[in-house]
Amino acid sequence: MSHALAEAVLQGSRRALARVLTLIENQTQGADEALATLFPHTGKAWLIGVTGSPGTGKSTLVTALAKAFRGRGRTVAILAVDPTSPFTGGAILGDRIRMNDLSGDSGVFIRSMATRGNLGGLSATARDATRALDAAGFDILLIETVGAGQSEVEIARLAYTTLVVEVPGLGDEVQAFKAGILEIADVLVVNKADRPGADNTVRALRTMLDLGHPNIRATMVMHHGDLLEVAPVSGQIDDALWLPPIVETVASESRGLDALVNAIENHREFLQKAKRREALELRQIEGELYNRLRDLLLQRTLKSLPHDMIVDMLHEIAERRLTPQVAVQSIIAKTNQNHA
Ligand SMILES: Nc1nc2c(ncn2[C@@H]2O[C@H](COP(=O)(O)OP(=O)(O)OP(=O)(O)O)[C@@H](O)[C@H]2O)c(=O)[nH]1
Ligand SMILES: [Mg+2]
Repeated sequence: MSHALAEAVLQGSRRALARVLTLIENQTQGADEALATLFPHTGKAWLIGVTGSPGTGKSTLVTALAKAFRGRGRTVAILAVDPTSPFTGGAILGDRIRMNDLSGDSGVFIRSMATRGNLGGLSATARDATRALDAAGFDILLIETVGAGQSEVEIARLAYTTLVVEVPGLGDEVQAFKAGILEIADVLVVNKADRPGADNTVRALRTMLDLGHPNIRATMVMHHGDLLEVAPVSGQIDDALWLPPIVETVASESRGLDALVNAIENHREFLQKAKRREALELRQIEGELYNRLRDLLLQRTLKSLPHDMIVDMLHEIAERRLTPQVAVQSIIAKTNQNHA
């Protein structure tokens, strides 16, 4: 049944695709079967993650980006993931309305997804959804997520190219840019560049990149106690370094989109050289495999033990009568007994 549904997805049926995505979202039986049929047909789409604080214009940008890619003849799927609420909330409804002007184009497919807070949560479900969209034949997958800390990093692990969206007016303090965000950004977008202060934001981001980016740090040397920038000597620059470009956009007016698409294409070319994409994907698959394994083993272990036993242990640990380490050892000993 799910196999037939997956076959229909491969034939281009949008209805079947929507149904498979629902199976995945609800983690219903049949999702894995459908994914098994689809999986050999994945690996062709370019996955672009779009993340940033709430209200920075991600959905507007994703809509404008979809149009820009359509203008270049690419088909586009949009996946809006809301990791913050397990219930379909207002944000997602807003996205649907905002992205309305893409409807009617059969080269665009839009799907919102609320994650359920299950074990594995966002990353496993979103990863499965991207695979269904990939197998359905879309050239470009745009994955939007609300910046909620951990989810940003998880999106970066799903995508090949990650856009981090900032806006002017958050102050120039370095603290305004969340720690760690620069490490995951392949392209930095300063959206709402029609607002005052865009130049300052660009400058602050550039300074932060200059100071903190590992790729740039590599070109600096200590000289009599001062940090000196080494002038790039042609031929000496390691082309393995990718410096995230900063692109200004006004998403609501589709301005700056050409430059953004070019930046994405450049990053894609960069990754495709010297099999960097394959290396990246291998790291992503390794992370996924370990996560899935950890989740499954944890689920099985907890299921095989009386819930009271776990609760008792929690209390014993809280009362300092048991260490977490010993608790884990005895849980493992117990499950081994159960299997014997
Ligand atoms: N002035 C200006 N407003 C913009 C621009 N891009 C988006 N907006 C507006 O900013 C508001 C938020 O846009 P969204 O696209 O919903 O932002 P978001 O980041 O997807 O929001 P969440 O998904 O809720 O985090 C909307 O009112 C947009 O019209 C822009 O470039 N300039
Ligand atoms: Mg949004």
